[in-house]
Amino acid sequence: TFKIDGVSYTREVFASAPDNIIVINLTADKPGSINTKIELNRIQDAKVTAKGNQLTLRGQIIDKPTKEKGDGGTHMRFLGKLVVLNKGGNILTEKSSLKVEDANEISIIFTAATDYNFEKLNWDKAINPLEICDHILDKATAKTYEEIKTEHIKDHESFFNRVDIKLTDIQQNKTPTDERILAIRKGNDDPALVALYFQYGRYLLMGSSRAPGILPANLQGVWNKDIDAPWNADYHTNINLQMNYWPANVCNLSETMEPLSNIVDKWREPGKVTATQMYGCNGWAMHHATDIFGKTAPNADMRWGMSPLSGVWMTFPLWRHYEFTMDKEYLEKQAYPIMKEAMAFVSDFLIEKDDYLVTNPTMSPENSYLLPGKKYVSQLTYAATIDNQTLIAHINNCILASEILDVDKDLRSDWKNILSKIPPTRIGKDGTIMEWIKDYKEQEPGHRHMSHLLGLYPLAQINPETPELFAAADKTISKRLKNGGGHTGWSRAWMINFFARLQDSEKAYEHTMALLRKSTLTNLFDNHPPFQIDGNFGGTAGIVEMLLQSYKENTLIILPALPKAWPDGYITGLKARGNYTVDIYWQKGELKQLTVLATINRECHIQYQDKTINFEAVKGNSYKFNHQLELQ
Ligand code: FUC
Repeated sequence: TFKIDGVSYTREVFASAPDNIIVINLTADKPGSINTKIELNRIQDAKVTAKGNQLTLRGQIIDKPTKEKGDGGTHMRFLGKLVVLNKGGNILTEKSSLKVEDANEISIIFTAATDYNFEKLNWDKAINPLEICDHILDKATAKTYEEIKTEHIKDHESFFNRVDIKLTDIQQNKTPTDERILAIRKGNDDPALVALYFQYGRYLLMGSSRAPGILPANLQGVWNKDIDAPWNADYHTNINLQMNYWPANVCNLSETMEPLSNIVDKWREPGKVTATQMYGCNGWAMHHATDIFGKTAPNADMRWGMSPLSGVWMTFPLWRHYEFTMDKEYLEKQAYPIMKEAMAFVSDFLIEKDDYLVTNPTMSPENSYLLPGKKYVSQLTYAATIDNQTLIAHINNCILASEILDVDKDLRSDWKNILSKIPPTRIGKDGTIMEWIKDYKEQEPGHRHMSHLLGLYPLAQINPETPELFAAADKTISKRLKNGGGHTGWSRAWMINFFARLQDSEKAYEHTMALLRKSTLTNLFDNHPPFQIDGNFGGTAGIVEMLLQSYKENTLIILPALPKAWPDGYITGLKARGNYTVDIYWQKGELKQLTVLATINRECHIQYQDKTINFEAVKGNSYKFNHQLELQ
């Protein structure tokens, strides 16, 4: 809102998922005060025309000619269209803009479409973006602004309000967010800002990965502002895309998984071509980066591209979705076929070496090592630790899934045999987890990737029940940090999750604040730099991981890393593996009350500090516990 010459103006802007539009509504408290000019523009490849109360931007991607490819040619078509609805006054059509004169109120309704066809993972001349836009706009303009807004709010709240969080008793801070970020950069603590950041992460995921039939959140979510975006606003599958979905289930937004499941399923087709033609293997494979056109062969040179188990890694969010939702139909129809074919690739791809079955060639994502006695650095290797951890998790997941679905008994015994030959995670001379199969020296000891700790988070092979590895993981992180690690937003966000799993509440808190202080822009977007959304999602997941964990079978671990800075608070509506809904209240740094809602019959363990209780959870029942885990 703002005031000019005694008139108060109000602007409301929102993106509505149910209507698939962006709406800008302008009102004033004095009739006839809205005078404005409306344009659509794009710096290249598009033209704008005006007609009546509408503006249409039509365009087509034109590739620049290159020496190698010659005339770049034309590619995807796109179209943006807006309609202006006015109360009072006039709309004048100019060449490529609209002029609004003396209106009481106007609503600008915008939508856009391309001729991208998800089924084909390609653009498709048969799709007409204009028809799509007209259909959307006809439906939306048949409603009043108030109706559109009410439906939008209702839809938004149905997702957003599932989870509530409070990390302090201090009243909600009314200072603008950008000023609060600047204040914490100067050393201020602001628990309410952490709570806001957490909810903002949920909001971003809802806004970039929700409706059916759309693409999953890319490196910028959907908020890319550039024609030539950093890393092409694509999908990096050697940590970044996986991190985008860390909060999806636990933050009670399991619907956001749908676009991801669907695209992984689609990548399987080109992934089969890559597996056969590149490696002579069955199954499907992809490498460290891909896009909406389904690139699965190595995307860049060997220094980045040689991550042949990225497809296997991409099945983890799908398996996790099953673990959280317990949706057997999803497991059977969507997740398991993809997992099983990734396993077919694994079975063929592994080679024998020193009595082990190992990946080769491969790398530890983006890091290099120094070969003893040699001056140059190497990246290609065999049996990188991340691969071994990935294989152990994946084979176990496949075995479990096939047992749950009661299928593939014969395959299961092959898989068990392979599992028994995967090299274990090892500890090196300096007491840290070895990143490679041999105890090489890292070229960059503070490297942003911490791939050899995949087994600590998001996997859980390294946990308090493996005390040596657990201690070594701690040392590994210290070494990375001492050498400048955690310097990108996503890398810092991963630190929060690591320390939460290490149950080191103060370090988890320290890195939460470092994420906000050093790697967050004043609009709360994560800063790699530049803006990259994975740190937002990883940070949101990390905050939950401090308050609730469920990696251990049938076990809810309550407040595993509650820091001193959040003595009083609550978090409600979280989800845990086993499809429990969990509300946690705490006071003076101790659990006050816990509520667990069960959706299936299942044995349930609850662990808080040194105490664990067991009970048989019954579908539909809600269980309330006091600070000593006594049932109320
Ligand atoms: C990975 C990371 C980079 C960046 C890019 C999009 O390759 O190593 O830091 O996040 O993805």
